[in-house]
Amino acid sequence: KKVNVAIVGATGMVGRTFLKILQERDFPIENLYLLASKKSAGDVVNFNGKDYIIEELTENSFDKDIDIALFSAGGEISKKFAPIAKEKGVIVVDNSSMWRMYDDVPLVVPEVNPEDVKKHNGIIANPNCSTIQAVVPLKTLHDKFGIKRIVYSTYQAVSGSGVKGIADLKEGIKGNENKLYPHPIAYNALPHIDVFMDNGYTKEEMKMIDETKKILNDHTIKITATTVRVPVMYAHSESVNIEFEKEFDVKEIFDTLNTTDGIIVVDDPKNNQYPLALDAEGKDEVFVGRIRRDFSVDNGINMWVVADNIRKGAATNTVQIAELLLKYNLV
Ligand code: 2RA
Repeated sequence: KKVNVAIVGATGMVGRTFLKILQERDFPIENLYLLASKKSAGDVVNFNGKDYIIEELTENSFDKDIDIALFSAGGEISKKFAPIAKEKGVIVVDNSSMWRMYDDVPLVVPEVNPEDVKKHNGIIANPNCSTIQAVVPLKTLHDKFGIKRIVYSTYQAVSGSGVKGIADLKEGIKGNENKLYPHPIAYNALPHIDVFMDNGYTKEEMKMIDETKKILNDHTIKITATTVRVPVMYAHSESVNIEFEKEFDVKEIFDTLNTTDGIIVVDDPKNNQYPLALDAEGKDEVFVGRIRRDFSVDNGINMWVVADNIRKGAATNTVQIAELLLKYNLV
C-alpha cells in the first residue's frame, strides 16, 4: 500500500535526513509534499530521482490528501501546525518536544514500545535523541532484571544543535559565532544543553528522566541525569549506570544485549574495542560496550552507549514509527 507523506521542516538537518532514510528504506510513498519556511519555498529537492518543489508551510498545507506528516521544525511550528494537520485526518509524527508528555500522545521507540502507536490520537511523538539510544538497551534489561535506578551522564554531539552547532565547532576555539552556547564549544565541555529549570537541572536532563519513565511505562524507576555538550560532530555517547532489583552475572547482561534487535555490542577493552562516536556516525544501531559490574551497589552495572543522534536519534526512529503505522494498518 502506498501513502501520501508530507515533511514539515524539509530543509533542516533532520528534515533532509528524513528524505535520505525514506529512500534507503524504500518507504512506499505515493505523493510527497515538502513544507518549509517562506524563505525555502521554491527550492528544488530531488527524491528518488524526481524533483520536488518546496512549498511554504501554511494553515492550508494539509488540505490536500496527506496520510502521514513527519515534523522536524521546532516546538513552535509543531504547536501551531500539528493540531491543524490532525484535524484534517493526518497522522503526525513529531520530532519536537512539544507533545511528548501529553497523555494521549504515544512516545515511541519501535524496538521498545511499538504497540503504543496504536493508542495515537492523531499525534505520535519521537523522543529526544539522547533518550532513544538509552531506552533500547534499558528495555531489554528492565524486562529481565527489573531496573530500580538509572544514572545518566551524556557526552552529546554539536549536531544536536543543528547546522549552527556544527558551524560553531568548525570555528575552533572562538566557536561561538551563532551564540548557540554561552561559551565556545571547541576544546571545551558544556554542562548546559537547552535551558536551566528552577530545580537546577536543564530541560535536556529532565527530558531524559521524564521520557525514559514514559517509554518504559514505569514511573517507579529512580532516574537522574547530567547532559553535557562536547566537541563531537555526530553521535551522542552516554555513560549509563543501572541498579537492578534482581541478581545477575555480567555474562547474562552481555548475552541479553547481544541478542536484542537494534543493538550491536562492542566490548573487548583488551583490544581497545568499545563504542565510538566516529564508528556510530551514519549507522542506525545503538552500540553498547564497557559493560561491567558496579561494585559500589548490590546489583549494579555500568555501560557505554553510543548512537548517531540525527539518524537513530531522530530521522530513522521517526521513519520506523511511520513503518509501524503501515504494519498495524493504522494508515
Ligand atoms: C541536543 N538532544 O542534542 C538535543 C536536541 N537535539 O541538542
